[in-house]
Amino acid sequence: MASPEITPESGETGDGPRAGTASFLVLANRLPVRRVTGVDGTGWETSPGGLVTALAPLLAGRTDAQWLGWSGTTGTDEDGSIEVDGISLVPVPLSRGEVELFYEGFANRTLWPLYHDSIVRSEYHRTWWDAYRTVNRRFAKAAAMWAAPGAAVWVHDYHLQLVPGMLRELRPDLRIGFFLHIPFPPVELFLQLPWRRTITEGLLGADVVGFQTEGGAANFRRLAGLVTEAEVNDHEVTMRGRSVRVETFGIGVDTKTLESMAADPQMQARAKEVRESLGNPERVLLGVDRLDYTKGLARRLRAFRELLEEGRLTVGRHVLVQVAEPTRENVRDYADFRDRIDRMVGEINGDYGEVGAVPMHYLHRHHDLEELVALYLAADVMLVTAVRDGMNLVCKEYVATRTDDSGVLVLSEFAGAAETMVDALLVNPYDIDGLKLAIEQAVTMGPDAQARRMSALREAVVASDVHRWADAWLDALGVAR
Ligand code: ADQ
Repeated sequence: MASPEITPESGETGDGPRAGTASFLVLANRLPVRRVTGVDGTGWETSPGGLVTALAPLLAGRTDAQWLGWSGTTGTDEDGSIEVDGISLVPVPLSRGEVELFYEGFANRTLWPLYHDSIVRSEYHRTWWDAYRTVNRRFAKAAAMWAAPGAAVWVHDYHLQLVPGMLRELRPDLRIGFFLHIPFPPVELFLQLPWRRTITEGLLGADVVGFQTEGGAANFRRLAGLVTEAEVNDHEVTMRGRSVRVETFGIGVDTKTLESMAADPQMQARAKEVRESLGNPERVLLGVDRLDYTKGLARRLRAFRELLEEGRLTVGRHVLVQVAEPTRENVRDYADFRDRIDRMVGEINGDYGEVGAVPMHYLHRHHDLEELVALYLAADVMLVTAVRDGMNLVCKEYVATRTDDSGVLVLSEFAGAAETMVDALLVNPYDIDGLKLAIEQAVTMGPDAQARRMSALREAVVASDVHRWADAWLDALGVAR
Protein backbone atom coordinates (compact mmCIF):
# COMPACT_ATOMS: atom_id res chain seq x y z
CA MET A 1 0.00 0.00 0.00
CA ALA A 2 1.29 3.46 -0.84
CA SER A 3 2.38 5.57 2.14
CA PRO A 4 0.22 8.53 3.02
CA GLU A 5 2.00 11.78 2.37
CA ILE A 6 2.90 12.64 5.93
CA THR A 7 5.54 10.79 7.93
CA PRO A 8 5.10 9.57 11.53
CA GLU A 9 7.27 12.50 12.65
CA SER A 10 5.08 15.10 11.01
CA GLY A 11 2.09 13.22 12.43
CA GLU A 12 3.52 13.82 15.92
CA THR A 13 4.13 17.53 15.58
CA GLY A 14 2.33 18.87 12.54
CA ASP A 15 -1.05 20.44 12.04
CA GLY A 16 -2.96 17.19 12.54
CA PRO A 17 -2.89 14.04 10.48
CA ARG A 18 -4.54 13.72 7.09
CA ALA A 19 -6.41 10.64 5.92
CA GLY A 20 -4.63 7.62 4.43
CA THR A 21 -6.14 4.87 2.30
CA ALA A 22 -6.76 1.88 4.62
CA SER A 23 -10.44 1.21 5.19
CA PHE A 24 -9.87 -1.44 7.90
CA LEU A 25 -7.15 -1.20 10.54
CA VAL A 26 -6.21 -3.52 13.37
CA LEU A 27 -4.20 -2.01 16.23
CA ALA A 28 -2.51 -4.28 18.74
CA ASN A 29 0.50 -3.91 21.00
CA ARG A 30 2.34 -6.48 18.87
CA LEU A 31 2.45 -7.10 15.15
CA PRO A 32 1.57 -10.66 14.07
CA VAL A 33 5.28 -11.06 13.18
CA ARG A 34 8.46 -10.26 15.03
CA ARG A 35 11.78 -9.03 13.75
CA VAL A 36 14.49 -11.67 13.96
CA THR A 37 18.19 -11.35 13.30
CA GLY A 38 19.94 -14.31 11.70
CA VAL A 39 23.16 -14.92 9.79
CA ASP A 40 21.59 -13.48 6.62
CA GLY A 41 20.63 -10.22 8.32
CA THR A 42 17.22 -9.32 9.70
CA GLY A 43 13.87 -10.70 8.62
CA TRP A 44 10.34 -11.30 9.92
CA GLU A 45 8.98 -14.41 11.58
CA THR A 46 5.27 -15.08 12.17
CA SER A 47 4.38 -15.16 15.86
CA PRO A 48 1.74 -17.86 16.17
CA GLY A 49 -1.25 -17.51 18.48
CA GLY A 50 -5.02 -17.39 18.53
CA LEU A 51 -5.34 -13.77 17.50
CA VAL A 52 -3.05 -14.13 14.50
CA THR A 53 -4.85 -17.29 13.35
CA ALA A 54 -8.16 -15.45 13.58
CA LEU A 55 -7.17 -12.21 11.95
CA ALA A 56 -4.57 -13.24 9.38
CA PRO A 57 -7.16 -14.69 6.95
CA LEU A 58 -9.33 -11.59 7.36
CA LEU A 59 -6.49 -9.26 6.43
CA ALA A 60 -4.41 -11.35 4.00
CA GLY A 61 -4.67 -10.20 0.42
CA ARG A 62 -6.88 -7.21 1.32
CA THR A 63 -5.20 -4.18 -0.14
CA ASP A 64 -7.41 -1.91 1.99
CA ALA A 65 -6.44 -3.40 5.37
CA GLN A 66 -3.50 -2.85 7.72
CA TRP A 67 -2.19 -4.07 11.08
CA LEU A 68 -0.38 -1.53 13.26
CA GLY A 69 1.76 -2.71 16.17
CA TRP A 70 5.15 -2.89 17.80
CA SER A 71 7.73 -5.13 16.08
CA GLY A 72 9.14 -6.43 19.38
CA THR A 73 12.56 -4.78 19.01
CA THR A 74 13.84 -1.39 20.02
CA GLY A 75 16.08 -0.98 16.99
CA THR A 76 15.12 1.28 14.15
CA ASP A 77 11.94 0.31 12.38
CA GLU A 78 11.65 1.66 8.88
CA ASP A 79 8.90 4.20 8.23
CA GLY A 80 5.90 3.11 6.26
CA SER A 81 4.29 -0.26 5.75
CA ILE A 82 5.78 -3.64 4.93
CA GLU A 83 4.08 -6.70 3.55
CA VAL A 84 4.48 -10.12 5.21
CA ASP A 85 2.41 -13.15 4.13
CA GLY A 86 0.05 -10.89 2.18
CA ILE A 87 -0.71 -8.66 5.18
CA SER A 88 0.19 -5.00 5.18
CA LEU A 89 1.93 -4.17 8.46
CA VAL A 90 2.91 -0.84 9.97
CA PRO A 91 5.55 -1.10 12.73
CA VAL A 92 5.02 1.39 15.56
CA PRO A 93 8.40 2.07 17.20
CA LEU A 94 9.08 1.85 20.94
CA SER A 95 12.30 3.04 22.56
CA ARG A 96 14.11 0.91 25.14
CA GLY A 97 12.90 3.28 27.88
CA GLU A 98 9.30 2.96 26.66
CA VAL A 99 9.51 -0.83 26.72
CA GLU A 100 10.48 -0.55 30.39
CA LEU A 101 7.99 2.12 31.44
CA PHE A 102 5.02 1.47 29.14
CA TYR A 103 5.21 -2.29 28.49
CA GLU A 104 6.99 -3.89 31.44
CA GLY A 105 5.81 -1.14 33.80
CA PHE A 106 2.32 0.23 33.25
CA ALA A 107 0.94 -2.62 31.10
CA ASN A 108 2.44 -5.57 32.96
CA ARG A 109 2.98 -4.31 36.53
CA THR A 110 0.08 -1.89 36.91
CA LEU A 111 -2.78 -3.04 34.68
CA TRP A 112 -2.16 -6.79 34.35
CA PRO A 113 -2.26 -7.56 38.10
CA LEU A 114 -5.07 -5.05 38.76
CA TYR A 115 -7.23 -6.64 36.06
CA HIS A 116 -6.46 -10.13 37.43
CA ASP A 117 -7.91 -9.72 40.93
CA SER A 118 -4.74 -8.01 42.26
CA ILE A 119 -3.17 -11.45 42.73
CA VAL A 120 0.10 -9.57 43.07
CA ARG A 121 0.08 -5.92 44.05
CA SER A 122 -0.17 -3.34 41.30
CA GLU A 123 2.37 -0.55 41.30
CA TYR A 124 1.30 2.98 40.48
CA HIS A 125 4.03 5.24 39.10
CA ARG A 126 3.43 8.53 37.34
CA THR A 127 6.41 8.03 35.02
CA TRP A 128 4.88 4.73 33.83
CA TRP A 129 1.56 6.47 33.23
CA ASP A 130 3.25 9.25 31.24
CA ALA A 131 4.88 6.62 29.01
CA TYR A 132 1.52 4.83 28.61
CA ARG A 133 -0.09 8.06 27.42
CA THR A 134 2.79 8.83 25.05
CA VAL A 135 2.72 5.40 23.43
CA ASN A 136 -1.09 5.38 23.16
CA ARG A 137 -0.92 8.79 21.47
CA ARG A 138 1.66 7.46 19.01
CA PHE A 139 -0.64 4.58 18.07
CA ALA A 140 -3.63 6.93 17.75
CA LYS A 141 -1.68 9.28 15.48
CA ALA A 142 -0.41 6.45 13.33
CA ALA A 143 -3.96 5.10 12.93
CA ALA A 144 -5.27 8.58 12.14
CA MET A 145 -2.58 8.91 9.49
CA TRP A 146 -3.20 5.60 7.72
CA ALA A 147 -7.01 5.39 7.96
CA ALA A 148 -9.16 6.34 4.96
CA PRO A 149 -12.19 8.60 5.52
CA GLY A 150 -14.87 6.63 7.37
CA ALA A 151 -12.56 3.63 7.97
CA ALA A 152 -13.09 1.01 10.68
CA VAL A 153 -10.39 0.74 13.35
CA TRP A 154 -10.31 -2.25 15.69
CA VAL A 155 -8.15 -1.69 18.78
CA HIS A 156 -6.98 -4.62 20.92
CA ASP A 157 -6.24 -5.06 24.58
CA TYR A 158 -5.14 -3.38 27.77
CA HIS A 159 -2.01 -1.81 26.32
CA LEU A 160 -4.07 0.58 24.18
CA GLN A 161 -7.08 1.66 26.26
CA LEU A 162 -6.57 5.39 25.63
CA VAL A 163 -6.41 4.97 21.85
CA PRO A 164 -10.18 5.03 21.15
CA GLY A 165 -10.64 8.42 22.84
CA MET A 166 -7.45 9.92 21.37
CA LEU A 167 -8.28 8.66 17.91
CA ARG A 168 -11.84 9.98 18.03
CA GLU A 169 -10.50 13.45 18.80
CA LEU A 170 -8.17 13.28 15.79
CA ARG A 171 -10.62 11.57 13.43
CA PRO A 172 -14.31 11.79 14.39
CA ASP A 173 -15.20 10.22 11.03
CA LEU A 174 -13.85 6.76 11.98
CA ARG A 175 -15.79 3.77 13.33
CA ILE A 176 -13.82 2.50 16.32
CA GLY A 177 -14.06 -0.85 18.15
CA PHE A 178 -12.13 -1.93 21.24
CA PHE A 179 -11.74 -5.52 22.47
CA LEU A 180 -10.25 -6.42 25.86
CA HIS A 181 -8.62 -9.88 25.87
CA ILE A 182 -8.16 -10.00 29.65
CA PRO A 183 -10.77 -9.76 32.43
CA PHE A 184 -12.27 -6.39 33.31
CA PRO A 185 -12.11 -6.11 37.11
CA PRO A 186 -14.89 -5.29 39.55
CA VAL A 187 -15.34 -1.58 40.22
CA GLU A 188 -14.07 -2.01 43.82
CA LEU A 189 -10.62 -2.95 42.45
CA PHE A 190 -10.54 -0.64 39.43
CA LEU A 191 -11.16 2.41 41.61
CA GLN A 192 -7.62 2.04 43.02
CA LEU A 193 -6.25 3.24 39.72
CA PRO A 194 -5.25 6.92 40.03
CA TRP A 195 -6.09 7.42 36.33
CA ARG A 196 -9.43 5.59 36.43
CA ARG A 197 -11.49 8.34 34.82
CA THR A 198 -9.06 8.95 31.95
CA ILE A 199 -8.93 5.25 31.10
CA THR A 200 -12.72 4.87 31.27
CA GLU A 201 -13.19 7.88 29.01
CA GLY A 202 -10.48 6.56 26.69
CA LEU A 203 -12.44 3.33 26.21
CA LEU A 204 -15.70 5.23 25.76
CA GLY A 205 -14.13 6.92 22.73
CA ALA A 206 -15.01 3.71 20.83
CA ASP A 207 -18.36 2.96 19.17
CA VAL A 208 -18.25 -0.63 20.44
CA VAL A 209 -16.40 -1.85 23.54
CA GLY A 210 -16.22 -5.65 23.80
CA PHE A 211 -15.35 -8.00 26.67
CA GLN A 212 -14.73 -11.73 26.96
CA THR A 213 -17.54 -12.34 29.48
CA GLU A 214 -20.86 -10.93 30.66
CA GLY A 215 -19.18 -10.30 34.00
CA GLY A 216 -16.49 -8.07 32.46
CA ALA A 217 -19.03 -6.09 30.40
CA ALA A 218 -21.22 -5.59 33.48
CA ASN A 219 -18.22 -4.40 35.52
CA PHE A 220 -17.38 -1.82 32.84
CA ARG A 221 -20.96 -0.54 32.50
CA ARG A 222 -21.18 -0.04 36.26
CA LEU A 223 -17.83 1.76 36.26
CA ALA A 224 -18.83 4.07 33.39
CA GLY A 225 -21.91 5.15 35.36
CA LEU A 226 -19.78 5.78 38.44
CA VAL A 227 -16.71 7.68 37.25
CA THR A 228 -18.09 9.57 34.23
CA GLU A 229 -21.30 11.46 33.57
CA ALA A 230 -22.38 8.70 31.16
CA GLU A 231 -25.90 7.30 31.26
CA VAL A 232 -26.10 3.52 31.21
CA ASN A 233 -29.07 1.72 29.67
CA ASP A 234 -28.88 -2.00 29.23
CA HIS A 235 -26.01 -2.54 26.72
CA GLU A 236 -25.72 1.10 25.74
CA VAL A 237 -23.65 3.78 27.43
CA THR A 238 -24.40 7.35 26.34
CA MET A 239 -21.88 10.07 26.96
CA ARG A 240 -21.98 13.65 25.66
CA GLY A 241 -24.72 12.70 23.21
CA ARG A 242 -22.81 9.74 21.73
CA SER A 243 -23.82 6.09 22.22
CA VAL A 244 -21.35 3.32 22.88
CA ARG A 245 -22.31 -0.38 22.67
CA VAL A 246 -20.80 -2.34 25.56
CA GLU A 247 -21.08 -6.06 24.87
CA THR A 248 -19.69 -9.55 25.26
CA PHE A 249 -17.71 -11.05 22.38
CA GLY A 250 -16.12 -14.21 23.86
CA ILE A 251 -13.16 -15.29 21.72
CA GLY A 252 -12.81 -18.89 20.49
CA VAL A 253 -10.38 -21.14 18.63
CA ASP A 254 -10.15 -22.30 15.03
CA THR A 255 -12.06 -25.55 15.57
CA LYS A 256 -11.93 -26.73 11.93
CA THR A 257 -8.14 -26.46 11.74
CA LEU A 258 -7.70 -28.17 15.11
CA GLU A 259 -10.10 -30.98 14.16
CA SER A 260 -8.28 -31.65 10.91
CA MET A 261 -4.89 -31.60 12.66
CA ALA A 262 -6.27 -34.14 15.16
CA ALA A 263 -7.57 -36.37 12.33
CA ASP A 264 -4.15 -36.60 10.65
CA PRO A 265 -2.81 -40.18 11.07
CA GLN A 266 0.72 -38.82 11.54
CA MET A 267 -0.50 -36.67 14.42
CA GLN A 268 -2.21 -39.67 16.00
CA ALA A 269 0.98 -41.71 15.63
CA ARG A 270 2.89 -38.87 17.28
CA ALA A 271 0.42 -38.86 20.21
CA LYS A 272 0.92 -42.61 20.63
CA GLU A 273 4.68 -42.11 20.65
CA VAL A 274 4.29 -39.48 23.35
CA ARG A 275 2.38 -41.93 25.55
CA GLU A 276 4.97 -44.63 24.90
CA SER A 277 7.82 -42.33 25.79
CA LEU A 278 6.00 -41.55 29.06
CA GLY A 279 6.00 -45.28 29.84
CA ASN A 280 2.39 -45.93 28.74
CA PRO A 281 0.82 -44.82 32.01
CA GLU A 282 -2.88 -45.42 32.73
CA ARG A 283 -3.61 -41.72 32.79
CA VAL A 284 -1.72 -38.78 31.30
CA LEU A 285 -2.55 -35.41 32.87
CA LEU A 286 -1.58 -32.25 30.97
CA GLY A 287 -1.12 -28.55 31.70
CA VAL A 288 -0.25 -25.98 28.99
CA ASP A 289 0.21 -22.39 30.08
CA ARG A 290 2.27 -19.27 29.67
CA LEU A 291 4.39 -19.23 32.83
CA ASP A 292 2.20 -16.52 34.37
CA TYR A 293 1.21 -16.23 38.04
CA THR A 294 -2.44 -15.92 36.94
CA LYS A 295 -2.55 -19.46 35.55
CA GLY A 296 -2.74 -21.21 38.94
CA LEU A 297 0.27 -23.44 38.37
CA ALA A 298 1.49 -23.41 41.97
CA ARG A 299 -1.91 -24.55 43.25
CA ARG A 300 -2.10 -27.26 40.60
CA LEU A 301 1.34 -28.60 41.61
CA ARG A 302 0.42 -28.47 45.28
CA ALA A 303 -2.74 -30.52 44.63
CA PHE A 304 -0.76 -32.99 42.49
CA ARG A 305 1.91 -33.37 45.15
CA GLU A 306 -0.62 -34.00 47.93
CA LEU A 307 -2.45 -36.59 45.79
CA LEU A 308 0.86 -38.47 45.37
CA GLU A 309 1.63 -38.12 49.05
CA GLU A 310 -1.77 -39.57 50.00
CA GLY A 311 -1.48 -42.43 47.49
CA ARG A 312 -4.49 -41.19 45.51
CA LEU A 313 -2.23 -40.89 42.45
CA THR A 314 0.60 -43.36 41.80
CA VAL A 315 3.93 -42.84 40.09
CA GLY A 316 4.06 -45.01 36.96
CA ARG A 317 0.27 -45.19 36.64
CA HIS A 318 -0.27 -41.43 36.54
CA VAL A 319 1.99 -38.85 34.95
CA LEU A 320 1.68 -35.08 34.64
CA VAL A 321 3.13 -33.23 31.65
CA GLN A 322 3.39 -29.50 32.22
CA VAL A 323 4.28 -27.27 29.27
CA ALA A 324 5.20 -23.74 30.29
CA GLU A 325 5.74 -21.04 27.70
CA PRO A 326 8.45 -18.56 28.81
CA THR A 327 6.93 -15.10 29.17
CA ARG A 328 7.78 -11.54 30.38
CA GLU A 329 11.06 -12.70 31.85
CA ASN A 330 12.29 -9.13 32.39
CA VAL A 331 9.49 -8.49 34.88
CA ARG A 332 10.58 -9.31 38.44
CA ASP A 333 7.35 -11.04 39.56
CA TYR A 334 7.71 -13.45 36.64
CA ALA A 335 11.34 -14.31 37.40
CA ASP A 336 10.42 -14.97 41.06
CA PHE A 337 7.47 -17.10 39.98
CA ARG A 338 9.63 -19.14 37.65
CA ASP A 339 12.07 -19.89 40.48
CA ARG A 340 9.19 -21.00 42.69
CA ILE A 341 7.77 -23.36 40.06
CA ASP A 342 11.24 -24.77 39.26
CA ARG A 343 11.64 -25.57 42.94
CA MET A 344 8.21 -27.20 43.26
CA VAL A 345 8.81 -29.39 40.17
CA GLY A 346 12.24 -30.40 41.50
CA GLU A 347 10.77 -31.34 44.88
CA ILE A 348 7.93 -33.40 43.38
CA ASN A 349 10.28 -35.39 41.14
CA GLY A 350 12.96 -35.62 43.82
CA ASP A 351 10.58 -36.82 46.54
CA TYR A 352 8.36 -39.17 44.52
CA GLY A 353 10.38 -40.18 41.44
CA GLU A 354 11.89 -43.62 40.98
CA VAL A 355 14.55 -44.88 38.58
CA GLY A 356 12.73 -45.05 35.24
CA ALA A 357 9.52 -43.29 36.45
CA VAL A 358 9.01 -39.64 37.38
CA PRO A 359 5.69 -38.15 38.50
CA MET A 360 5.95 -35.19 36.14
CA HIS A 361 7.66 -33.82 33.05
CA TYR A 362 8.22 -30.08 32.92
CA LEU A 363 8.91 -28.46 29.54
CA HIS A 364 9.77 -24.79 29.92
CA ARG A 365 9.97 -23.66 26.31
CA HIS A 366 7.83 -22.67 23.35
CA HIS A 367 5.90 -25.44 21.58
CA ASP A 368 4.42 -25.16 18.09
CA LEU A 369 0.72 -25.84 17.68
CA GLU A 370 1.58 -29.23 16.06
CA GLU A 371 3.43 -30.28 19.21
CA LEU A 372 0.61 -29.04 21.42
CA VAL A 373 -2.02 -30.95 19.44
CA ALA A 374 0.00 -34.19 19.79
CA LEU A 375 0.03 -33.57 23.56
CA TYR A 376 -3.71 -32.76 23.63
CA LEU A 377 -4.39 -36.09 21.87
CA ALA A 378 -2.10 -37.95 24.27
CA ALA A 379 -3.72 -36.49 27.40
CA ASP A 380 -6.59 -38.14 29.28
CA VAL A 381 -7.03 -35.18 31.60
CA MET A 382 -6.46 -31.49 30.86
CA LEU A 383 -5.86 -29.21 33.86
CA VAL A 384 -6.75 -25.52 33.54
CA THR A 385 -6.64 -23.99 37.00
CA ALA A 386 -6.17 -20.25 36.39
CA VAL A 387 -6.90 -18.04 39.37
CA ARG A 388 -8.19 -15.48 36.86
CA ASP A 389 -8.13 -15.61 33.03
CA GLY A 390 -9.88 -13.48 30.40
CA MET A 391 -10.98 -16.53 28.40
CA ASN A 392 -8.27 -19.26 28.20
CA LEU A 393 -7.86 -20.75 24.76
CA VAL A 394 -5.93 -23.82 25.87
CA CYS A 395 -9.06 -25.54 27.25
CA LYS A 396 -10.91 -24.80 24.00
CA GLU A 397 -8.00 -26.18 21.93
CA TYR A 398 -7.99 -29.38 24.00
CA VAL A 399 -11.75 -29.89 23.57
CA ALA A 400 -11.62 -29.12 19.81
CA THR A 401 -9.06 -31.89 19.26
CA ARG A 402 -11.01 -34.57 21.24
CA THR A 403 -13.10 -35.63 18.25
CA ASP A 404 -13.75 -39.11 19.70
CA ASP A 405 -15.33 -37.49 22.78
CA SER A 406 -12.81 -39.02 25.18
CA GLY A 407 -10.88 -37.06 27.79
CA VAL A 408 -11.76 -34.94 30.80
CA LEU A 409 -11.37 -31.20 31.28
CA VAL A 410 -10.79 -29.80 34.77
CA LEU A 411 -11.52 -26.08 34.45
CA SER A 412 -11.26 -23.16 36.84
CA GLU A 413 -14.47 -21.24 37.51
CA PHE A 414 -12.35 -18.10 37.19
CA ALA A 415 -11.40 -18.57 33.53
CA GLY A 416 -13.77 -16.72 31.18
CA ALA A 417 -14.25 -20.03 29.33
CA ALA A 418 -16.16 -21.40 32.34
CA GLU A 419 -19.08 -19.11 31.44
CA THR A 420 -19.92 -21.38 28.47
CA MET A 421 -17.99 -24.62 29.20
CA VAL A 422 -20.26 -25.72 32.01
CA ASP A 423 -19.82 -29.45 31.30
CA ALA A 424 -16.20 -29.40 32.44
CA LEU A 425 -15.32 -30.43 36.01
CA LEU A 426 -15.45 -26.87 37.32
CA VAL A 427 -13.15 -26.06 40.23
CA ASN A 428 -12.33 -23.22 42.55
CA PRO A 429 -8.51 -23.25 42.35
CA TYR A 430 -8.23 -21.65 45.80
CA ASP A 431 -9.88 -24.74 47.29
CA ILE A 432 -7.02 -27.26 47.19
CA ASP A 433 -9.15 -30.10 48.60
CA GLY A 434 -11.85 -29.45 45.97
CA LEU A 435 -9.18 -29.36 43.27
CA LYS A 436 -7.77 -32.70 44.48
CA LEU A 437 -11.24 -34.28 44.41
CA ALA A 438 -11.82 -33.01 40.85
CA ILE A 439 -8.46 -34.42 39.67
CA GLU A 440 -9.28 -37.74 41.30
CA GLN A 441 -12.72 -37.74 39.69
CA ALA A 442 -11.10 -36.94 36.33
CA VAL A 443 -8.58 -39.81 36.43
CA THR A 444 -11.27 -42.32 37.42
CA MET A 445 -14.09 -41.17 35.12
CA GLY A 446 -15.47 -43.91 32.90
CA PRO A 447 -15.83 -43.65 29.10
CA ASP A 448 -19.61 -42.95 29.11
CA ALA A 449 -19.39 -40.03 31.49
CA GLN A 450 -16.37 -38.70 29.56
CA ALA A 451 -18.28 -38.87 26.27
CA ARG A 452 -21.38 -37.20 27.72
CA ARG A 453 -19.39 -34.27 29.03
CA MET A 454 -16.96 -33.99 26.12
CA SER A 455 -19.63 -33.98 23.40
CA ALA A 456 -21.48 -31.15 25.18
CA LEU A 457 -18.20 -29.25 25.57
CA ARG A 458 -17.34 -29.74 21.91
CA GLU A 459 -20.72 -28.34 20.92
CA ALA A 460 -20.11 -25.24 23.06
CA VAL A 461 -16.61 -24.70 21.62
CA VAL A 462 -17.73 -25.15 18.00
CA ALA A 463 -20.68 -22.78 18.54
CA SER A 464 -18.36 -19.98 19.65
CA ASP A 465 -15.32 -20.55 17.46
CA VAL A 466 -12.91 -17.83 16.45
CA HIS A 467 -14.47 -17.23 13.03
CA ARG A 468 -17.85 -16.47 14.62
CA TRP A 469 -16.11 -14.08 16.98
CA ALA A 470 -14.33 -12.32 14.08
CA ASP A 471 -17.57 -12.18 12.03
CA ALA A 472 -19.46 -10.65 14.95
CA TRP A 473 -16.78 -7.95 15.17
CA LEU A 474 -16.76 -7.25 11.44
CA ASP A 475 -20.55 -6.79 11.61
CA ALA A 476 -20.25 -4.51 14.63
CA LEU A 477 -17.65 -2.42 12.81
CA GLY A 478 -19.50 -2.45 9.49
CA VAL A 479 -16.53 -3.98 7.63
CA ALA A 480 -17.35 -5.65 4.31
CA ARG A 481 -15.93 -9.19 3.86
P1 ADQ B 1 -2.96 -15.90 27.18
O1 ADQ B 1 -2.84 -15.44 28.60
O2 ADQ B 1 -1.69 -16.05 26.43
O3 ADQ B 1 -3.94 -14.96 26.34
P2 ADQ B 1 -4.46 -18.44 26.41
O4 ADQ B 1 -5.73 -17.94 25.93
O5 ADQ B 1 -4.60 -19.70 27.21
O6 ADQ B 1 -3.73 -17.35 27.32
O7 ADQ B 1 -3.35 -18.87 25.32
C1 ADQ B 1 -3.10 -18.25 24.14
C2 ADQ B 1 -2.34 -19.18 23.15
O8 ADQ B 1 -1.00 -19.47 23.55
C3 ADQ B 1 -3.03 -20.52 22.92
O9 ADQ B 1 -3.36 -20.58 21.56
C4 ADQ B 1 -1.99 -21.58 23.30
O10 ADQ B 1 -1.93 -22.66 22.39
C5 ADQ B 1 -0.69 -20.83 23.26
N1 ADQ B 1 0.18 -21.39 24.30
C6 ADQ B 1 -0.03 -21.49 25.60
N2 ADQ B 1 1.00 -22.13 26.21
C7 ADQ B 1 1.88 -22.44 25.26
C8 ADQ B 1 3.14 -23.09 25.25
N3 ADQ B 1 3.68 -23.57 26.36
N4 ADQ B 1 3.77 -23.20 24.06
C9 ADQ B 1 3.21 -22.70 22.96
N5 ADQ B 1 2.03 -22.08 22.90
C10 ADQ B 1 1.37 -21.96 24.04
C11 ADQ B 1 -4.70 -13.77 26.56
C12 ADQ B 1 -5.64 -13.82 27.78
C13 ADQ B 1 -6.55 -15.03 27.68
C14 ADQ B 1 -7.31 -15.00 26.35
C15 ADQ B 1 -6.36 -14.79 25.18
C16 ADQ B 1 -7.12 -14.56 23.87
O11 ADQ B 1 -4.89 -13.85 28.99
O12 ADQ B 1 -7.46 -15.04 28.77
O13 ADQ B 1 -7.97 -16.23 26.18
O14 ADQ B 1 -5.54 -13.65 25.39
O15 ADQ B 1 -8.03 -13.51 23.96
